[in-house]
Amino acid sequence: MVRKLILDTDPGGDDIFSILWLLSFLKHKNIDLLAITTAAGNVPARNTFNAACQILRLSEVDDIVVGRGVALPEQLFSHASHIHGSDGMGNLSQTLPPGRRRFADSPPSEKLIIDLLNRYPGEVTIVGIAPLTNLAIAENQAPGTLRKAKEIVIMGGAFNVPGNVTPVAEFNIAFNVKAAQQVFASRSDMVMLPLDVTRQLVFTSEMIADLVADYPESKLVEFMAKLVEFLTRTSLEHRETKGERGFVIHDAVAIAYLFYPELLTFKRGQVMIETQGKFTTGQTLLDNRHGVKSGFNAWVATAVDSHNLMACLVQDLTSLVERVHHN
Ligand SMILES: [Ca+2]
Repeated sequence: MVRKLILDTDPGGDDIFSILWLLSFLKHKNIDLLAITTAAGNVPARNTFNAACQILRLSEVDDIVVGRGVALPEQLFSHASHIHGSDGMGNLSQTLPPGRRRFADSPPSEKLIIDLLNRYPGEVTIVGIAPLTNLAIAENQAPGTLRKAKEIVIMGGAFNVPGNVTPVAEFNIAFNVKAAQQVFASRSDMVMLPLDVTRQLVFTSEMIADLVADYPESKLVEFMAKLVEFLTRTSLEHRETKGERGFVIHDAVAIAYLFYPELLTFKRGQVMIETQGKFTTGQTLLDNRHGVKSGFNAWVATAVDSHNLMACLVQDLTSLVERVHHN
């Protein structure tokens, strides 16, 4: 059976590697990537759109629809260009050919989500690696939309570890906390991949050293190497990697869930999202008390086999590069 996917993303360095990982499966696994829907997040909406389009072109994948996100005027938290560069691509966008799509001519992300879920009810997995703005707008415009997805998988939240934008809040949830609350209210089977597992995924230059040596002419490999270098610098400045030379590839865990689910362990429970805290807005809570629970809305990842995950990622990126260069 062909698996139909929508990737909702805000590139973002870890988004870019996750897009590349997903593209590595396009030709040899039974997946149909129906759309990439971009959202404001790591950088503003126009930049995340452009980044997605440039990555598609660099990977020689031109037949994927890309949705544009809305600009968000009043956010509690600002973008994360201090980590990802002002273009979301480590300030490398000028070194790459422009994407083949224009922001103004492209369909709104929420419209793509509504249309595709109506066209294939019960068949589409939404993979959300961005603030949940697009999903919430889709649900607002057409109530019941998100229930038509086969599954919604999101990278977001922090439970037994500190947050990454406040002491308790994770970026994708905190950036648009109302949207997150709404999306979690839409279903009883959200799949949630929090910082508890993603923090263990550190991507380093060494992991693509063989690719750099084997493909000295490759624009794709050159870009990957420079992006890792950029993200390594900003991650060390923000003390994200225990001093290790690398960056935390948070969003990749969502791709791992799709293709290597055995790498993750889950707990089912009721996820609550704080929207009114004086200091704690954006915090995610999971009731760990014993006894009768009030209900369930999510599967929350509690453990990951990080060694195996990184090995799979590196191997699959290698197969993508081989495909692009033997075309
Ligand atoms: Ca992201």
